[in-house]
Amino acid sequence: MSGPDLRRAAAARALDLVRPGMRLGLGTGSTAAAFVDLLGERVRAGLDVVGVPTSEATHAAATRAGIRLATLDEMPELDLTVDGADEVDGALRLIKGGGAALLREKIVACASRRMVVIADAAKRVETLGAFPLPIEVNAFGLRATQIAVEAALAAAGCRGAVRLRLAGDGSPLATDGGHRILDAHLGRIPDPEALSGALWAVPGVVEHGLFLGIATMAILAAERDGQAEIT
Ligand code: ABF
Repeated sequence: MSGPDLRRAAAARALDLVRPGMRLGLGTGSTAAAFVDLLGERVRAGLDVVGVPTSEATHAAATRAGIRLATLDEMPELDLTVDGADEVDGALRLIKGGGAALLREKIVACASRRMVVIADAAKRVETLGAFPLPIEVNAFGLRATQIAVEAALAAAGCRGAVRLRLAGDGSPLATDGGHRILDAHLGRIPDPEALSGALWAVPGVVEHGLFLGIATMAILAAERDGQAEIT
């Protein structure tokens, strides 16, 4: 089975959790996009839900799908957020932000009673960190913030290059919130909780891609005998 097939299988299982009248957080990335696509089919068949998108891209996709949308200010308490991830460990700790939407994703996920991660089972890891950790930083004083981030990583026992994420035209990528992303290529993160606190203490850091104690369930799809097996 292809990657998109597995992502769609995970998204379809998450759809089983949706009930009429639910207030939904809609994630970002290709797996979340599969969920939005499938949800749109159910909405067009009469399912009554309202969604809060986590990015401009998701807002556009959900609008095209015919899903009724609200802002988080209009609907500050959500029932369920469904979103993808870059890595998931055995304690449901995540690295997110490969899609540069981590800030709104974390805000929406934390405004939800439940946050369910959907992904290809290849995202399951024993130890977080092989995927570069996205760190969202204010655009002001970027170089000074990067130096402070590098010092905080070293103090937390993490080693690796920290690189400013660039857009396709080579300019610094700007997030939906107008911030920048530093990607920390750490290899492994032995103590995510300690690193989370160390990064939050750095002036200029807006948020980071460690989602700890937020996800309540992971729906992972793997191929078994040509079929999608959900774990
Ligand atoms: C988004 O989904 C990001 O947080 C994460 O980086 C991305 C994963 O993308 P995909 O589902 O395409 O693998 O939520």
